[in-house]
Amino acid sequence: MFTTPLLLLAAAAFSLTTAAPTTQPTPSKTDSSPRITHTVVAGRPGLRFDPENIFAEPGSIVEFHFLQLNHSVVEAAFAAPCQPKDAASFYSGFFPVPKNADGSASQSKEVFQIEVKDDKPIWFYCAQDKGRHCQSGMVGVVNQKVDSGKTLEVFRTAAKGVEGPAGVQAAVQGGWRGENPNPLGGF
Ligand SMILES: [Cu+2]
Repeated sequence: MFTTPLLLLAAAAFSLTTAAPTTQPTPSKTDSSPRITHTVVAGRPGLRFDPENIFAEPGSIVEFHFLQLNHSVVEAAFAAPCQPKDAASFYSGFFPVPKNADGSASQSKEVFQIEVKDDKPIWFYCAQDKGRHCQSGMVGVVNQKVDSGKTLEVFRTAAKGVEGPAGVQAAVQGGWRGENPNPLGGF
């Protein structure tokens, strides 16, 4: 009586095992683009970018996701944190995000992407002045050159000494602000 179901089970298990090598890989959100995308989350944990020290090859994309509060990302010069590097520095604008009712982390329905054009360091900060995010250490870097002495910790220490308000650009520029491909993703 029990022989047939057991045989079927064995056959099914054999079938799954032998089929595995030909199974297609699970599509990911980056499959629609030929570029590598590095995700950075602004606002977790606390006033931080996560990760805040990113290594990204030229041609890749850094995609910023924004958690609750009202964060932003702006490109700075290493020597002058909390201010735009120059008139061409990227600026994401602000991303107001309310808290979820249950207290869990929520994220903006929009993201901001920049293209990594070369292997030079890209320094950045959050320009939110309520709570002085940049001066509190909400800074980061793409392609830091550790041997140069220009490290993220030196940049963060300099940011803590900035007395005036953090600077912004007149408008979003230097990247792409668009729909979040995974707004319900848990961070
Ligand atoms: Cu912020």
